[in-house]
Amino acid sequence: MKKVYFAGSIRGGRQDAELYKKIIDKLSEKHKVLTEHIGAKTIDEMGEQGMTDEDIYTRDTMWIKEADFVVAEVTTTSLGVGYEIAFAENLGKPIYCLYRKQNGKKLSAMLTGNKNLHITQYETEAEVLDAVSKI
Ligand code: 6K6
Repeated sequence: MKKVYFAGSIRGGRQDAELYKKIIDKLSEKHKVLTEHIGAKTIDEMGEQGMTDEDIYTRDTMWIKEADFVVAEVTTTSLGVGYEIAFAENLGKPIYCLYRKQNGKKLSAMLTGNKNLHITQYETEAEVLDAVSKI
């Protein structure tokens, strides 16, 4: 069973939190997801009780080092997710990015222009979950 670091927006906005949960559940059918809290309904931008931002940074970067690969849902723009992608890339980890196509919006060229990333652009939930089941 491989270890996967799932990244999704927290302070960048929680509008896709329910989708993150479904992606995490799908990944969990085959892999060990280190970051199950990203899909939790109770998470908000205030953070986990008892954890400082420094604790979060230390734990999350440790988990990225430990992970076999990273899956990042990148539809909601998030500085933290962008940082995690670059951090994982520097460690040579395989990175799968999932982006929902929207009218008038385009994913950052810093992702689409990076040949090291495996990017899936999807439209429906069924489509993204099917793509995730193949990772
Ligand atoms: C509450 C409940 C669980 O965690 C919290 C507190 N906040 C964070 N906890 C864990 N990871 C975090 C937290 N805030 C940001 N991150 C990491 O950055 C996650 O791994 C996300 O992939 C990413 C989100 O970054 P922002 O910039 O959208 O917050």
